[in-house]
Amino acid sequence: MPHKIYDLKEAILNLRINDALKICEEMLMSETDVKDVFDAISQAMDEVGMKYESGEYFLSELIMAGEIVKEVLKIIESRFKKPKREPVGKVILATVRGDLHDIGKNIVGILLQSAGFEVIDLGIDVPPEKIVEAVKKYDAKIVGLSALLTTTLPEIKNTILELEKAGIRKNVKVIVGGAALNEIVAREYGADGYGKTAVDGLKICRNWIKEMS
Ligand code: B1M
Repeated sequence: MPHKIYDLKEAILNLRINDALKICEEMLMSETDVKDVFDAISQAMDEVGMKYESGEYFLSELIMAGEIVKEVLKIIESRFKKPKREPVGKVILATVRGDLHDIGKNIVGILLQSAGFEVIDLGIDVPPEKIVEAVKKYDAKIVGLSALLTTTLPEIKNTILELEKAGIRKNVKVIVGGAALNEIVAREYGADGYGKTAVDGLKICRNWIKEMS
């Protein structure tokens, strides 16, 4: 692992916010591929999760790590100018009802925006009705859902059922992602696509937009 990626991972994992922000700035200044920064974040958060599971970290550390990553993502976002041209497509993004995890969703959002998509981010803990409302309001063709808890995975199905009830399921493609998911589960819940990583998510959305045009 190149040393800056390792350093950033270690800084987040050990909850050293100032170091994390400094290393992220340095990586972006030296034109490191932003995907390397996202890799460092994912690796750090996986390890934070393991430490939490093993009892070495408590909820407070989980919260702190999440807050550090939020600040890191703010730096990255500020470097990406939103393209002024017509958006290539509109994506409604949300973390499903009952779920408060938003780091993965936010990374997907940054990548989509930098690729020219208009992203309507509804935030966390989003009920299915709100997603339906947004699809209608913005005439979006893609819905992107994040779900990290095994207990909230059924909300993917509930959201898709709500789109069906509203008669707009056939108008939209639904992509899902999040640590608790895999391709099989995603299909079982009725999604059209599954993004193992945020970059996969971007590729899938791009392909869909090509197919639609
Ligand atoms: Co929570 N949490 N958490 N947590 N948390 C997990 C998910 C957990 C696996 C930790 C563990 O025990 N090992 C575990 C879930 C167990 C399970 O259900 N199987 C867990 C738990 C138990 C909990 C609480 C219940 C703890 C408690 O209160 N006792 C609680 C639940 C709150 C709730 O949601 N209702 C809770 C709370 C929190 C915090 C709020 C403190 C904080 C979140 C802060 C935030 O998001 N702003 C937090 C954190 C930080 C984690 C871990 C450590 C890290 C999550 C993360 O940000 N990962 C996590 C452990 C883990 O995931 N390994 C854990 C990095 C992020 C980049 O990954 O979101 O998966 P991820 O995104 C990836 C891909 O999945 C993909 O792209 C990204 C990278 O390329 N992707 C998409 C994601 N969404 C996509 C959408 C797409 C496409 C790709 O298209 C739309």
